[in-house]
Amino acid sequence: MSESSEGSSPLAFGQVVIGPPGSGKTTYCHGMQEFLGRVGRAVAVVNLDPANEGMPYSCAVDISELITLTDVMENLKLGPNGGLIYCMEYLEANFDWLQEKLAAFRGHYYLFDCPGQVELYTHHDALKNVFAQLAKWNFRLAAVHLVDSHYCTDPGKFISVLCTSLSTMLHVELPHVNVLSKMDLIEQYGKLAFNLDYYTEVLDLSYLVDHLASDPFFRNYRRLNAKLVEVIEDYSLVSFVPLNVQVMWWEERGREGRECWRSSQDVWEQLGCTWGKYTFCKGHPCCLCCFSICTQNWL
Ligand SMILES: Nc1nc2c(ncn2[C@@H]2O[C@H](COP(=O)(O)OP(=O)(O)O)[C@@H](O)[C@H]2O)c(=O)[nH]1
Ligand SMILES: [Mg+2]
Repeated sequence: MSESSEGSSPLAFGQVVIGPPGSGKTTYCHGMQEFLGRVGRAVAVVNLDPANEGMPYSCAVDISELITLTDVMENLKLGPNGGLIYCMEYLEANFDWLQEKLAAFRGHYYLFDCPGQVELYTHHDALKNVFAQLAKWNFRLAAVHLVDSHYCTDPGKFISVLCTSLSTMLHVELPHVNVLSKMDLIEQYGKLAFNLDYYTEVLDLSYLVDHLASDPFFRNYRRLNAKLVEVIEDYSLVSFVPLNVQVMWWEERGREGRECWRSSQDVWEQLGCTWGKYTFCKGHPCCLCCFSICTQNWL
């Protein structure tokens, strides 16, 4: 699209689904496509991950039509990480291809299933530039950043997740929702040192540092951990929404999705969800419906 016509495209809305490999991005896109489809919204899922194979969702646009990771690795003798970075740079150099493909789905709600390389979200520019180009084409996107809830079970890992989440928020520069994924597995992952809301609200991290200091290995790193949590607290940006993508509480309660979607604040309060706040369905992780309502200012 020429520079002059960039701003004249109709507005389009959607989510870029980002996060480390295996955090559940493709599964989320599938669940969200199904949920939004049931409430009557036309959805186009755009696969931007050249490493994705056998996608469970119906794919509107697939980067593998432009470039495949296998070809790049074979022809350029690159490993999987370098190959993926190359694919993203290739996408960036071929905006026209993306624009043409997306244009066929105008009026749809877009879900971008992104690759999992963490450096793409913390310091590499290719994907960030793709998002910026989409904004120029009048896409209004929110970043849904998935993090495996497994990391809550280890305070050391949780601090590193907080750091990557913060640097992703600052680098990607989109309205941003951090999500703890795979909440159906949290009990199997082991006992949490704190209540779940401690990990979602991310308020007083000094308890985390104290807890780590009780571990003989981490005791030596107390000052480092204290400084890291100080940075996270100073920015005061990171929080998480716990999501169970596999359970739809509204279905369990016998509600039709469409009715649930349109239902009023009162109904949501009956379901144990506080309107407009990151809360849970009666102490449980959000289902996709509740998640969509709770994060409506972003998504
Ligand atoms: N139990 C459970 N497994 C999940 C969930 N989300 C993803 N998975 C599994 O985790 C693995 C990686 O998921 P995938 O969506 O491919 O992750 P991606 O690499 O971020 O796209 C797959 O085996 C999924 O079936 C979830 O919410 N609950
Ligand atoms: Mg995937």
